[in-house]
Amino acid sequence: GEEKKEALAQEFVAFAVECGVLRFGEFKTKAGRLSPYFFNAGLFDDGAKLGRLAEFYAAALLDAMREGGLEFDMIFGPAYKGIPLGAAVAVELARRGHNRPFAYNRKEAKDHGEGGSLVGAPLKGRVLIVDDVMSAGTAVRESIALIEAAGAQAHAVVIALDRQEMATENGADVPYSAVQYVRDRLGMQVATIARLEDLLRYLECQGAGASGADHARVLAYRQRYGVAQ
Ligand code: OMP
Repeated sequence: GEEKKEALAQEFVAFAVECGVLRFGEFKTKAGRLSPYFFNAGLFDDGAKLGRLAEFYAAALLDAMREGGLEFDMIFGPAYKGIPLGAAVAVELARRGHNRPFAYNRKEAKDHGEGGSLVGAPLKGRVLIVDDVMSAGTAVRESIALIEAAGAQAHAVVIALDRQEMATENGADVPYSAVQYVRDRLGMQVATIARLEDLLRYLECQGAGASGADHARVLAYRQRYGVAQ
């Protein structure tokens, strides 16, 4: 239920902070926004951390499968960061009795050997995209285009963090998030481990002091770029 999902989200935010994956300071996002926090999934940088991360993804996915009717035939990890994520999630799901085909893409097409830019299982059926973060939605749109171009169906997405901020369309901010766009306009299923609101709750629970200042800055960022839920 909701409580279990929230407990998992809190546990995940704490884990990401411990790993140094979730940091507070001044960062520029891909969309050019000055953010007081940043989630760098590349810093899940040893086997134990990656394994733990995969458990969080699998838990969020299994919950969405049970409670939200999420379904998929195969797993796709978009280059570069989605490749280890997709692989780790595929392994963990198989351990839990849900073995599915897995594929990923290269950023540069090879002109010899196996050829093409897709590696692994053939892309077909209902594809689940495994990625790290959704902000303005550029990355997910690229993955969707790639999957559809291969003749498969971009059906579902799982991400670690939904930043719950305005998506951009042709460079302009729009009043809905990338997750809302993908879910409501494209009709895809989206599972998330944690969202901006979980991060805010985490900071709130840390009390005053340094995290009090971080909390105020993240709230101000949400005022500027956040969307209504
Ligand atoms: P969008 O393409 O704008 O949705 O941004 C998502 C991508 O931005 C992620 O796949 C990352 O490459 C990067 N990103 C992070 O990894 N962590 C963040 O906290 C924020 C971003 C970002 O640049 O928005």
